[in-house]
Amino acid sequence: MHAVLSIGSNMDDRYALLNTVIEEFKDEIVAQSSIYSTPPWGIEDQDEFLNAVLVVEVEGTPLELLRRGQKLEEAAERVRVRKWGPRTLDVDIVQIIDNGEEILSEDPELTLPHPWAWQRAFVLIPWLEAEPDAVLHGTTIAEHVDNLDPTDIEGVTKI
Ligand code: PH2
Ligand code: MG
Ligand code: MG
Repeated sequence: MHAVLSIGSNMDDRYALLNTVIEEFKDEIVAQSSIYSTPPWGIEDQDEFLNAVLVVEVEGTPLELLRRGQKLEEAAERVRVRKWGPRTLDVDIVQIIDNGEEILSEDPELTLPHPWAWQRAFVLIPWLEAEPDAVLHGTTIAEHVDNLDPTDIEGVTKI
């Protein structure tokens, strides 16, 4: 199963927290973006995020992958003060392709593809770097990036 993970943190030691995800998947990562500093989206009155995209090739089911991400969030003593608010670690599954077929899911626990990915600069820009040929909703990631509002791209910087 080929999965695209978007990881983010804007509390505590953000690097160390993102690294726990990289460590967990180290033998399964097939592509990886740089780490980006990104302005907070949704609630602007919070610290900058670090975001990255990992592309992994994993065994098991989508829900098993979700649980692995949730375990890491728990280990980070995930704090999520409010929706879109500050968090120690967020591991989101953006897309899963199994045997060449994209998995679509309306399960509220795991909606696939991730419903907002196509309009989030902090997902698309790292994803484009990690997987330049990826396609989401029938459109290349590069095109999704082109469609973003320039103000959304502003401040998304490789570090
Ligand atoms: N995650 C959110 C809400 N806002 N903004 C940035 N820049 N990066 C994120 O990962 C992020 C966000 C909810 O998960
Ligand atoms: Mg998220
Ligand atoms: Mg999440």
